[in-house]
Amino acid sequence: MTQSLRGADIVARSLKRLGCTRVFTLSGNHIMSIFDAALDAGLDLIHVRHEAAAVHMADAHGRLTGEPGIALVTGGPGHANAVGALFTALGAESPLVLLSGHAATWELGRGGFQEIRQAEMAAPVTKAAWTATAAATLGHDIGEAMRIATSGRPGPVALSLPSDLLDQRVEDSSIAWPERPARAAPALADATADAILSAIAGAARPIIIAGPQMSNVSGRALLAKLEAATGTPAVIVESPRGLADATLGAFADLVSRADLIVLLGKALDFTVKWASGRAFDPDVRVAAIDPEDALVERARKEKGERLLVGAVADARCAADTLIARAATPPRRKSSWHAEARAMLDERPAAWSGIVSQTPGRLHPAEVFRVLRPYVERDPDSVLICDGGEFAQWGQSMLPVGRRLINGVAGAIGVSLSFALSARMIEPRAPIFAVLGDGTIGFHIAEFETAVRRGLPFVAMLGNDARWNAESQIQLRDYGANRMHGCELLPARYDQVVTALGGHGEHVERAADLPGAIERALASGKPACINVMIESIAAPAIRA
Ligand SMILES: Cc1ncc(C[n+]2csc(CCOP(=O)(O)OP(=O)(O)O)c2C)c(N)n1
Ligand SMILES: [Mg+2]
Repeated sequence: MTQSLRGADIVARSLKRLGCTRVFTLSGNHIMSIFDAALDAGLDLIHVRHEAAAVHMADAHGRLTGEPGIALVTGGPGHANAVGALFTALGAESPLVLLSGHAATWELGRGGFQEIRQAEMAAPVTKAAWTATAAATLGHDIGEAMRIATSGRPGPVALSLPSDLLDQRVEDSSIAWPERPARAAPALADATADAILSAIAGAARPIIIAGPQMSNVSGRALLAKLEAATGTPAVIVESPRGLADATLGAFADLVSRADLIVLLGKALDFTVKWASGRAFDPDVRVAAIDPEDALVERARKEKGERLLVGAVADARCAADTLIARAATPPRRKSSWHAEARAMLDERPAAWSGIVSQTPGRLHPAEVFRVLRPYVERDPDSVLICDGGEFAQWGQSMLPVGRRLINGVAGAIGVSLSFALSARMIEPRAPIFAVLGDGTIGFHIAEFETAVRRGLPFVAMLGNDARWNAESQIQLRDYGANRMHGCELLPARYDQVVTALGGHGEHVERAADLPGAIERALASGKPACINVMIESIAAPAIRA
């Protein structure tokens, strides 16, 4: 009988077995055994400056690769710092596993060091959260966490690891190693697919709305195929601005005319205004395909008779089945499809000529007119949009191909972590993060992580010296003389980034922006272009 492995070795080797070699982490007493075990297991520890950043990085990894990202944090305060970031991953349907150290089992209930009920704390923002109970089954716990994160509607899972279990030695023969989970995705039955296709064929103005999990290169390609096969406009609703997401042009006007909405793995929630009320045709009918039974039931409760079909199925499998069974060529390639596409592509003609009215400041539209060709130049470019009004202009004016946004949770501050993680996946193409001056404050220290790890990207910072999104609410709801609590200094964030070892640019005139972008890209460093901008409300696009 040999007793060669610690619980920590089992954790590290299980991750390796399951194909995870990259771990986003921040050290702490409870997890130093895993840091030690990572040496022999060959894990790459990308250590960061705040636990939430580690979770955001794992989130971006999940969104870009479809494989769960791994974040590792210490117990108690490390876990507490990480939990807020799980909300973003949950809203974006992003697969990730948060591994948190935890007070030793023998300390529990006795006031142990940093003891807190971690699983309960993580439960509302995860698909599952639990605390390991034995060293021999730690591998099984890891496997189960990965399986849950990727099955059904993808999302975050939190597993807490008591420190004594990590230190405990286990006989080789009693270790339960995890297997790579076979992905069992519930299919859409042929008869149900046919019922949905005939509902689409019978509708005059149908729309397909997919959820955030489709928002990557493969998901967008699949959706384009579904749109072509059914002659039905297909969009992704992934923003808390919902129907008003500037990415979707005049979508709010389009959706108000729909007579059938097919939800493809898209929860019937606030983002689609529950397909009822003034924004919708009172007779609009709904078909709901969702991997979760509970969400199909929720749609049934919301819509009653107006729910034509409710089906439990994986969104991608369902799309494949619908494409395979759709009549070729699509029966309806009517004016509706062309009209819908025109409304989604709608951008006011005036945007191409907008210029700033304030000396020393650019209008957001000027910034994105200049940035657009740089994003488009390489099909593998990654674009990240984060934050308030400035980022909304970016979302409406820049291509969606390989794009990450905050997502349904609407939590700002993710972009620097996302950019850094994206660079670990995309070795070559440019990576642009678009964010506001308020937003950059959350995780500006991650520039140090990016410099230390040699991970270049370009942050396009719109600096209007305020939390403008909230300022706009004050202006609209309370009046110009009651705007307060949202001002910031016109700080030189570019100099902060330079001090951290990155590349900084400061821009006050549109003519200087192309040069700044060229120099930022050529620097080969993590870069911040601090562009002074006017405080402009997010665009609202009407047909
Ligand atoms: C974590 C979190 N805190 C607060 C908010 C509320 N919020 C949304 S946008 C915004 C302002 C963002 O300011 P900035 O980054 O400067 O962008 P701007 O709107 O000025 O372009 C705030 C505070 C949020 N969405 N998420
Ligand atoms: Mg701002």
